[in-house]
Amino acid sequence: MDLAALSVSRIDRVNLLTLVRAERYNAFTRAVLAELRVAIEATLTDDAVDAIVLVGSGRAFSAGQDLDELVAELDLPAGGNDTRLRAGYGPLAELLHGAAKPVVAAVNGVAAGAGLAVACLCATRVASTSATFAPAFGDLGLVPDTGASLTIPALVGRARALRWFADGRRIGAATALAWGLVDAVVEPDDLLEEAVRTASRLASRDQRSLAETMELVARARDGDLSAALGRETAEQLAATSRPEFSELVRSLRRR
Ligand code: LHQ
Repeated sequence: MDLAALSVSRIDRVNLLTLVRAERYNAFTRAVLAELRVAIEATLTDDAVDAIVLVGSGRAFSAGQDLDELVAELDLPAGGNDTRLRAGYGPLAELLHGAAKPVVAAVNGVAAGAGLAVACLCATRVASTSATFAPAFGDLGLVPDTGASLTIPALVGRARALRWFADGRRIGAATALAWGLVDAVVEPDDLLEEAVRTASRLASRDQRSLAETMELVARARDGDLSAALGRETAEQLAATSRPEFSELVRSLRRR
């Protein structure tokens, strides 16, 4: 597969998708979101592949939305965020949430904003001891998006999620494990092996019943993702239309 922001490789029957914009902390642009979708869709229809591991290169899993792309599009109607959310993040969230094959997030470094949200849409999360997690939305005067208003309270509990969204602090892997945000923590050198082992183990049972079980769990655990995405998009478009948002994004990129 010829992709610029993503490297795709195969380990046994697991596809390893590696975000390769390390110098940008694997931030998401429209192109990255599109590539992720293409690669995940291709895996889901490939009979030779049972599961996916998603990992970042360098020091980040993903820092979420690419801030340079946001700045470049601030003068577009609604800052370009309407299509960004409806045609970019939303479909990726639906794809990950409803995937009939397990997707394991291997969180190698910082996961922030939509990077955190994408990790939380995966079936399970394995983190390295160097991983950190930050909501980041509040720093820009934004609300959680990409399903995070649904997935994070489901993982860590409603009260803890609200406190975390409110204080926006960056937490380490040990805290993430204690909260139930991640399911395992391993040394950085062991991360990929552990993630691939987890993915293979999840996919090792009868494929049809696994797909059916995943669909049931996805629906029961998180309720209606589409409705949550609709609510998030409406609130996020209001938040990104405020002048404070443009000022905050510009000031973050001037530092
Ligand atoms: C970055 C980024 C980045 C580009 C680090 N973009 N380059 C929102 C709006 C509308 C619609 C759609 O959805 C969303 C969802 C969202 O995701 S909103 C949240 C967007 N993300 C952020 O605001 C996170 C911004 N980044 C940070 O707060 C920090 O960089 C974190 C906490 C991620 C990491 O901090 P450090 O470990 O101290 O690293 P750093 O800040 O030094 O960053 C390393 C490099 O990565 C640096 O580049 P440079 O050339 O200076 O070495 C950063 O500019 C770059 N980078 N995040 N999102």
